[in-house]
Amino acid sequence: MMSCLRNLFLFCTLIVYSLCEIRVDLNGEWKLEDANETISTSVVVPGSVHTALISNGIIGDPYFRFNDLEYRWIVYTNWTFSRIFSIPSNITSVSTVQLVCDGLDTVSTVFINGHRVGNSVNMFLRYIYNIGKFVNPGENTIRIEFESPVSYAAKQAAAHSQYNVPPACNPPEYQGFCHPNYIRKEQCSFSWDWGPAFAPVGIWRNISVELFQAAAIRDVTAIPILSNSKDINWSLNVTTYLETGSVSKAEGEIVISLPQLGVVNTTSVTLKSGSISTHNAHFDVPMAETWWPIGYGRQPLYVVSVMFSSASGEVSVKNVTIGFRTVQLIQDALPGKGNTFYFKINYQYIFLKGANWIPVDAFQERVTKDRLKNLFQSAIDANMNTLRVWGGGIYEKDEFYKLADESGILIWQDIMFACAMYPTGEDFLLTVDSEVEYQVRRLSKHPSVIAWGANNENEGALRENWYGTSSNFSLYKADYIKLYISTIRQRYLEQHTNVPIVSSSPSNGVETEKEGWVANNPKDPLYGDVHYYNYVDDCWNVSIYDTPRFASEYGYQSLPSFSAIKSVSNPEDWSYNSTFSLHRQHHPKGNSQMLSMIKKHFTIPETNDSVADYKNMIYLTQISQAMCIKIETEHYRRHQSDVDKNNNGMTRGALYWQLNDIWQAPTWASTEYEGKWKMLHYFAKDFFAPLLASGYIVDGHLYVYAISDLTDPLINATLVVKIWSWDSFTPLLVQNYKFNLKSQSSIMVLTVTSSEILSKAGCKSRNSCFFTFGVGRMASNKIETNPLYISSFFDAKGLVQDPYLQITKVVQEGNIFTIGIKSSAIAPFVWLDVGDIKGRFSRNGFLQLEPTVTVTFYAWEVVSLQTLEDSLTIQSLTSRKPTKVQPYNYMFMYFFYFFNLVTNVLFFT
Ligand code: BMA
Repeated sequence: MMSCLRNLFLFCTLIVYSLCEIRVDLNGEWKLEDANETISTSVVVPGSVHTALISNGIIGDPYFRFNDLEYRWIVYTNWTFSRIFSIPSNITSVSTVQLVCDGLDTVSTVFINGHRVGNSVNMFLRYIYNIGKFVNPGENTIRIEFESPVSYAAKQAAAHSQYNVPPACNPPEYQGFCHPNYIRKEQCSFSWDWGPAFAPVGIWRNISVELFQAAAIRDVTAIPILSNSKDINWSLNVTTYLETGSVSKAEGEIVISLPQLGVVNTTSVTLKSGSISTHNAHFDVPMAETWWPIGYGRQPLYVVSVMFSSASGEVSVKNVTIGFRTVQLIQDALPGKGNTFYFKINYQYIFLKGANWIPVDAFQERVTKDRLKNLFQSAIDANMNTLRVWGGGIYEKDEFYKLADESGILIWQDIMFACAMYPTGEDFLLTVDSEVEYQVRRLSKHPSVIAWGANNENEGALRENWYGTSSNFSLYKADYIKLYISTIRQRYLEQHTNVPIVSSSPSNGVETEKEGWVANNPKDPLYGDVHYYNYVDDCWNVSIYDTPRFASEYGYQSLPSFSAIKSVSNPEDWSYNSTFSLHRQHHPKGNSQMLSMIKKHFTIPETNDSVADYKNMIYLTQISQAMCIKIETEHYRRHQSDVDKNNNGMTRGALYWQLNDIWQAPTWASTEYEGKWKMLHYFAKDFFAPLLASGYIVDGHLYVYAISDLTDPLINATLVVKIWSWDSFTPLLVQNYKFNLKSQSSIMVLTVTSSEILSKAGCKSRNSCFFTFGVGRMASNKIETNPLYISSFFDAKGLVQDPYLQITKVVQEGNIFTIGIKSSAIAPFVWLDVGDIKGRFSRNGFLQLEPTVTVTFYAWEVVSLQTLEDSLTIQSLTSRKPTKVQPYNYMFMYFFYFFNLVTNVLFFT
C-alpha cells in the first residue's frame, strides 16, 4: 500500500512539476564590461571578473609571483554584467515573476530592461526581486552593475563618523585592502595571514527567473526529533516556506513524502497573498535509520519531497536530503571548577578530531566538485571526523555539505565574522539578520552540521583589546551583544534547528553567557573551546600546552612543496628570504618564527647550492610543523578522560589550523592548494588514528597512554614499548604491558622514570636512543609504532647515520604504484616526492625502522611509470641529499652508493 502511494506521488510529481513550474536559467555566458567601456568581453556565470579576464587572455595567472598587486586595478573598477534572456509567451497568465539571485558578490544594482529593480550589499544573502512589471514575453535584458567592494567598504567606514570600528586595516604584511568589516563579503578576500587580496566581484552563485501564480516553495527545513535515547523512534518537523503570488488567496495542499520510506503527510492550506507563508508539519518516521558520524555507523540519507498543489492545478516541488540524528553539546558543571564541553551525537559521546576549513580558492567558480571531493577524501584518509568552516570565509557550496552528509564528516559552521569589531547600524543588522535566516534555513537540514558559532575570535579580541577598544569597552561590548546575541543568536534560535550555537569561538560556552557574553577570560581552559598559538616556546615540550575542554584551533606554519612554489614563481624567487618569499608570507614574523622553531631541534644545512638550501628549508619547515602539531594533538587526545589537580582536562575536541590552502604560500595548512599532502597531513593520519599509543616525558618521567575512539572496550590489550638505538634495526628493549580500556577513552598505561627504563635497555646515552609505542588488542608485530624522540636531532649528531636510501623498485598497477625502499640505517622523516604529479602516498615523512619497506603511491590522475620514476625522489633527515630512482642494475646501484658517499656533505647531523 505504502509503496503504491509512493509511486503514485512520484508519478504525479514528475508530470505536474514539468507542467507548472517555470524557471528560466540565467547561468551561462554573459557580457562583461568595465565602467569606462575599455574592456568588453564575456563571462561565464556563476563567475567573477577575474576568471573572465583570465579565460579571455586579458590577464595571466593572478597567483603568479606579484600578480596579486599587479591586478589591483580590477578591484578599483566598477563592472557590468549583462545578457539577454527570454521569457515564455504565457507570461500574461502568471501573476508573479521573480529574479532569484543565489549569490551576488557583493555591491550591485540590478536592472531589467533598463529599469532598476533592486540592489545587493551582502554576498551571503539570496536576493529575490519582483520583476513582473518590467519583463515582457520574449526577449529581455538584465544588467547588473557592480561597485568596487574596496571603495564601498572605505566609503562605509568614512560614513561611520561616530566612532571607529577597528581594525581599519590588517597588518601591512597581509598586503590587503582595508575595512573588510564594513562589507558583508568573504572577509579573507580582502587578504588574510594565509591568503591573497583579490576581493573578486561577480555573480557567484546561480541566477534564474521564476514564474508562478499561486505560490512557490522557497525553502524547506526538516528537523529530526528523537524523544529518548532508548526507543529509536524518529519523527520529523518539516517547515515549508512558500512565496505567495498576488492572487488574493491560494488554496491547495501540501504533500510531504519520504519516498524511500513510503511516508506521506498531506495537509490542506490556505495561503495569504504577497508574502512568505510558513507551513509546519510534524509526523512520525518510524522506519528511519539513524545517521552516524564517520567511524560510528552508517550515513543513511533520505529525500524529503514537498509538493504544493494549488486548487487551480499549479504545482511547486522542493526536495531536500536529510539524515536522522540528534546533537547535544554537553556543558555540565564539573566537581571543583569548570564545565565540560563536548558533543553527543545520538546520545553518544564523540571526540571531534579534524581541522579548520578555509575557502578553497580566491575565486569560488574554480572550486569544482572534484576538488571538494578530494579534500574530503584527504580528511577521511587522515582519520578526521570534523571540519570547522571558519568565520572569515564563506558559507560553503551545497556540494560541500552534501559530501559531509554522505561521508559522515561533522561540520562546525561559523557565521561569517572574524577577527574584527563590526558596525551595528540598522541597515547592517538588517542584512545580517536576513543572512542568518537564509543560511540557517539552507544548512540546518544537513545532518553533518552539528554546531554553529556566531563569530571567530571576536569575543577574545574585545576582551584582550586586540584592536585598541579598551578605552571604550562598554561601547564595543554593547555593539558585540547587539550583533552576535540580539541579532544573530536570536535569529538562529528562532529557527529551532536543535543544533547548538556558541556565541564565539573561542568562548566559555554557557559560562560566557553567565558573564554577560564577554567573559573575563574567553580562553579559559576550564570552559568551552580555546584557540592556542605559541610560536615562541618549544613545541616539543608538552608543558607549554593548556589542557582545555576543547581545542578548536592551534597551528604552526610551513612552506608548501617546491613544486607548488615553482608553479607560481621564477628561479630568482627560490630562496627563503627572497622578495617573493617575503611577499607571500603574510603572517608578521612568520619566517623567523618557523626558523626559530626549527633551530630548537634541527641543524639547518648550508650548501653552495641555493636551490638545494631552499628545498631543505621547505623540508625542515614541514617536519617542524608536523612534529609540533603531532605533539600538541596527542596531548589533547591523551587527556580526554582525565582532569589534573587544577581541573584541566577532559579535552574532547582537537581541530588544528588549517586543513587547506587558498594559494601557494607559507601557511598553517596540511594540504596544499593543488591538494598535495604536506608532511603534517601524513602525520595527522597517524595522530588521529582510532587506536593510538602516545607518550611524553616531563620532569624525567615517561608517561605512556592508550587512546581509543573505538565503540567497544579493549580487554586485556597490549601496549608495546620499544627502546631503540639509532645505530641498529633491532630494538634495545621491547616491553609489553597489559591493560583494559573503556570505549572512547584514554588511559595512562605506564609511568616510569625515563632514565631507569633507558638504562634498563642499555641505552648508552639519551641522545643515542628513542622510544616507539604501539597498542593493539594483541601483541603483534603489525602494531603501528608511534615514535617519541627524546633528544633534539642536533644533539644526536654523529649518532644518527646516513641511511643511503634507495628506491629499489617501482611497480605500476593502474593508478597505484608500489615503491620499494632500502635503507642501511634507521631513517627519520623519510620523505618521498613526485613533484607536481597529483596523488598521495600510503605513508610519508615516516621513521623507517626496517632495512626494507614498501610504500604505495595512489595517483589521482593517469600517469605512466616512466613519468613517475622520473619525478620520484627520496630523502630523510639524515640523508646527504634527496636521491632519485636508481637504475635496477646492481653495478650502477653500488656505483651511486659510493658516489654519494664521497661527494656529499652530511646535511643534518
Ligand atoms: C586564528 C584564525 C585565523 C588565522 C589563524 C592563524 O586566529 O582564526 O584568523 O588565520 O589564527 O593566525
